[in-house]
Amino acid sequence: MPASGVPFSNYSDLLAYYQFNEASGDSINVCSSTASTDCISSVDGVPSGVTYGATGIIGDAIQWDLTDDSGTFGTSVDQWNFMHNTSGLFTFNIWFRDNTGTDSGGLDAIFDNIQANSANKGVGIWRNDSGAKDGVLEIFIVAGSGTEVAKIITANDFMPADTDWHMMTIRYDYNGGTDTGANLKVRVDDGADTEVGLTGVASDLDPPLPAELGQLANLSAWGAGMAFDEATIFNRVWSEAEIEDVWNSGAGKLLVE
Ligand SMILES: [Ca+2]
Ligand SMILES: [Ca+2]
Ligand SMILES: [Ca+2]
Repeated sequence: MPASGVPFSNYSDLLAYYQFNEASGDSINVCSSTASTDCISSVDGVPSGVTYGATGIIGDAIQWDLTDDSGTFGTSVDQWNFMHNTSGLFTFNIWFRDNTGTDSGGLDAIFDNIQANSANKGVGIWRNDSGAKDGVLEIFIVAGSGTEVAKIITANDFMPADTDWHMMTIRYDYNGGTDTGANLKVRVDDGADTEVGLTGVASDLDPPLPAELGQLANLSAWGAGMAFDEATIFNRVWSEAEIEDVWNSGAGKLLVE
């Protein structure tokens, strides 16, 4: 049974929920242990080279350390199609903690099924510290042939420069292709949203590859020097009250007993 908290009580359209409490092996998608009836079955994460048992925001976490780390989250290319397609609609919520709290000087892939290439279709989320960019978060919803459906490149220092746990909430609604000026939004912790409208037409075609956490899909590139915990992907947009509830003044909220 889910925790009895209010206002977070709507588990509909919860497709994936990773708690990262395992001491080894796969990261189990536990969304079927909530009241969700919309889980994607058999989409456990398969991390490799990561450190298990790091102290998480709730229980343990897994940590990527830039050396031989990967983590495929999905077994077929169509599983996350709902995130970028012509009815694209999602909330991606994840807790993260940087390993060092300093400018990495590079790129840290958080979620990717496009290999950071707008010639593909899908979603890419990464931190960019390269060059003069420091603590920039970049989110791309792309539709192939260079088409950027929605794109956020935040200001410097959007991503915190410390080793504390933080919550990232990304909300997207393609809205039938109608630009609302805020189709794609992201916030860290209880900060203000950075938001953008649409700049291109979505595609229903699949990404080239299953998604990865902590590295570009199927490439040993842009490894993340971060730990992750309590990752959820919903096929709907969270309300303000739901974000506030899961943020829980920085303590996080268990969505399953
Ligand atoms: Ca490693
Ligand atoms: Ca955990
Ligand atoms: Ca930099």
